[in-house]
Amino acid sequence: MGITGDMNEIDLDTGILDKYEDKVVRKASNMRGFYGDEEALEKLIKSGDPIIYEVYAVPREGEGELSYGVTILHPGTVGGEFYMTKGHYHEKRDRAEIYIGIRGEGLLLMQNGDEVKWEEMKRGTIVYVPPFWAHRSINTGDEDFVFLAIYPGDAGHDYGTIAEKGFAKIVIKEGNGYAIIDNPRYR
Ligand code: S6P
Ligand code: ZN
Repeated sequence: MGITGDMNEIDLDTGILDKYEDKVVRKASNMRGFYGDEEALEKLIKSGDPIIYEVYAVPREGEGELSYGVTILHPGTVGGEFYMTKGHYHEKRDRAEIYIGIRGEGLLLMQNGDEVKWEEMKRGTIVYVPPFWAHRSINTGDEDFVFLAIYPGDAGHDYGTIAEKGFAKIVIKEGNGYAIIDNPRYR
């Protein structure tokens, strides 16, 4: 790791960035309050507190700049709900984002007020997250789900709104696939 210049390299098979400036690791214990089955989460924390996801980012925080980062979201479930990111609105709500799938498979769940939509993602998928839409990624496969995200440098991250209200839908394991159902805890 080190300060990067304007050039970087991504291994398109693994998603590993040659250079990054920020690394965020979210373990099960960082996800309290995000899953419906709190007991299952506590059990997971006790059994070794696994990493749910990691983000390797190159932030450029000024107005007019672009930041980017790779997320590695591991496979697994908590009480039937797939491993997922916390999810956020951008602090500046009118800031959009682009997601590019690199490896594995997942969903990008988006929400604007009470309206929800989602897109399936895999290697090569490009999803545009419009301004004003909160976004959360979910690993619906059995290997790492890896994607690159590119977003305005001054977007900022509002985690509080989602932490408090949740998303209107949750994604659960169903047979070999997934089901998107109403979130019984949605406020
Ligand atoms: C940033 C972008 C992603 C997420 C990352 C982790 O705007 O959407 O890089 O930060 O996937 O998710 P979260 O919700 O914990 O930031
Ligand atoms: Zn974002």
